[in-house]
Amino acid sequence: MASVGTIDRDFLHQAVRLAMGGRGHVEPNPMVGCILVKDGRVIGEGFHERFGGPHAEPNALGACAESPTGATVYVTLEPCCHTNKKTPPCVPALVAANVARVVVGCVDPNPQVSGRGIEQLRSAGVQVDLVEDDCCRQLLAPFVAATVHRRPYVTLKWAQSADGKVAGPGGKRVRISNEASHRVIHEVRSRCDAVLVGIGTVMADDPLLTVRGVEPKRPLLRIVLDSDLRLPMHSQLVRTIDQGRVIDFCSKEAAEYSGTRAALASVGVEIHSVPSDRPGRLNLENLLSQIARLGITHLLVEPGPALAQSFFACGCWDRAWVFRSPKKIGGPTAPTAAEPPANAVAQTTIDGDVLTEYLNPNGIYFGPFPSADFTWVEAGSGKSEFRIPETRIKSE
Ligand code: AOF
Ligand code: ZN
Repeated sequence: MASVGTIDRDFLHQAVRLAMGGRGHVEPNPMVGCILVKDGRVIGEGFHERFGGPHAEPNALGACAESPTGATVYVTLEPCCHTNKKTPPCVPALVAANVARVVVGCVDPNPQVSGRGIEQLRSAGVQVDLVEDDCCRQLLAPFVAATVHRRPYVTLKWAQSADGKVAGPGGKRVRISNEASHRVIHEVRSRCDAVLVGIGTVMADDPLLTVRGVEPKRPLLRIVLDSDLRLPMHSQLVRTIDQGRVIDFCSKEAAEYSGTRAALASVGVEIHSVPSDRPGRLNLENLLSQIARLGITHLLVEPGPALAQSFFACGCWDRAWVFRSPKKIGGPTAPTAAEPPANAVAQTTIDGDVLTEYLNPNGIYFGPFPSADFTWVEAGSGKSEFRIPETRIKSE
């Protein structure tokens, strides 16, 4: 677009970085950042900080060091104009502030906005330039998943050894990734709405699936994919139900006939049934739409190789993170990791482990596949906190 130059994009990407400060706190709303600029100087900035709280635009307007009259507003998402919601609409606030121009990163996929915000600004005499920027769109990936696709944004994550194994001989649990990688995993869990494992993982590892060592940003639901309703009453998940909801998705048959249902329900395990594609294989599309209906916008799946393969086969995944350790495990009975059917798009080293990111070209992903000129962005103020983006911005 001719009216949008490099300087505009730089300010917009500055707003993207700001927006990421809300990650984990704003969902199921989108992350949004906003910067006001006058004569090339930033006079105010803000972001949507928490669900139910003020939007990025009023936060930025409120932070202005001088009058916003005549300013250019850089906002990662089209300003909202609808009224049946928690906070007042942003369009009237921008009009009342007499801003001259609004540079919009992308259209709000919410059907109640979807172009109307831009229209209303224009009819009030404000110049609007719509950039349709990939970073701004990628920032919304979980929101797009929820509003457009009615499913959560799906991140798969696992660790594997140098020889591609995910457990020891016979499937025995062994520690693969290092301490620093573990911290990253807990950081990621802390900003997802739910973590999902298969019943095989529960039986083999008896995981807790809680957030440890980092401050939890939101309650984490713990989900088990459990076709035959085998979740043991003595599992850590069931015993720690006071530390977070546990939801068991089983087959329709198990929900009806299993003898364990009443016992699990009596201690608070929530049981939902899913149609099966074939015995032992729950339909993942149906599962994901049920998970979306629980208000989950970002689902972290920590799968064994078979479950990972099922997600890859149905195509209903968006991102995979594979932690590769330099350690070898060996042995013909040690289970081998799945192979993501997508190109690696980013890589970073964590104390000797290598974390590789794969994005599904057919999932919720915007923009070209990045190359070496894209970098992992650390956002936010916590210096020691390892943060991983929902988006990547071209390195400066
Ligand atoms: C904006 N700026 O910072 C955000 C927007 O219930 P509410 O009042 O928080 O409104 C949520 C809706 O507003 C959400 O579904 C999306 O359409 C839009 N989000 N819009 O102008 C923001 N977070
Ligand atoms: Zn708004």
